[in-house]
Amino acid sequence: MSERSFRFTHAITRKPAASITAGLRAVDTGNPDLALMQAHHADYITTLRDTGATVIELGALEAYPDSVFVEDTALCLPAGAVIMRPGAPSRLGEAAEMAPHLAALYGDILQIAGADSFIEGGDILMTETEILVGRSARTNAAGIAELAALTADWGEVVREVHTPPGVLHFKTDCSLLDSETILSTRRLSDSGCFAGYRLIDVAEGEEAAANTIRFNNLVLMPAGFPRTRDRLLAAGYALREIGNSECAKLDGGMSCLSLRFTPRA
Ligand code: CIR
Repeated sequence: MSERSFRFTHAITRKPAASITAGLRAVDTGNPDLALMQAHHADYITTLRDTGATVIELGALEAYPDSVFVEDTALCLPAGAVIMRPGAPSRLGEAAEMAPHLAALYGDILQIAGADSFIEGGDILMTETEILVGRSARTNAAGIAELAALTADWGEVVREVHTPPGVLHFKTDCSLLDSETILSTRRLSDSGCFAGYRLIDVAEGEEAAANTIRFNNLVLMPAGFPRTRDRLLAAGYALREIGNSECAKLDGGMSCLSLRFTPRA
């Protein structure tokens, strides 16, 4: 089986901007501390590099408070990259900022362009066999249909699923651990959307641990969720825990902080 969904040669990150204090959040639990976020971000990048990958660090964009969360701007597939159309109005311009960087790496890129189409990368989970896209407050049916149409020629199969109510993104509540295994909250997996996959539940009360990333040989998970950590260790994964207290104040986690890909040869 291929391992396209978790083996990558490259990642792109963007430095957090000082304007991060104006970042979007569902519930205000206080502003993130920029210095602590920078320290967590540096640890995250070092860990990605530890797997042997090349990490391209883009400069901070003060005009876009949420721009550290680069995942939402694009979907990187083996055959090419697709620039998203974020459903948060304050984030629309971030996608255009990412486009030239991916064009340089991939050659041609595609774009979600419909005026009524909205879709954010946080709602997209690529597996070995399909692309699951959760409808959410940020991602609508038109955006999902446009992604399906654009990527059909690449042989991709897009399946529309649902993000639980009140949850920001589909991947806020799940992540891929290997070719056949998904870590998920029960409130998401109870919908039945992962039939056919092996499932590991996050521990009850540790729902915020569901957003991890499998990146080459490592699983990066947010620090502070010992029962879920122990389940992943018992299942044999090589783990790194990364501080996420500041991104969590803005509903961000491990997947949001990077685009992970292997540029088309
Ligand atoms: C937002 O609300 O858009 C940001 N504060 C958090 C984005 C997190 N991104 C992600 O889960 N992919």
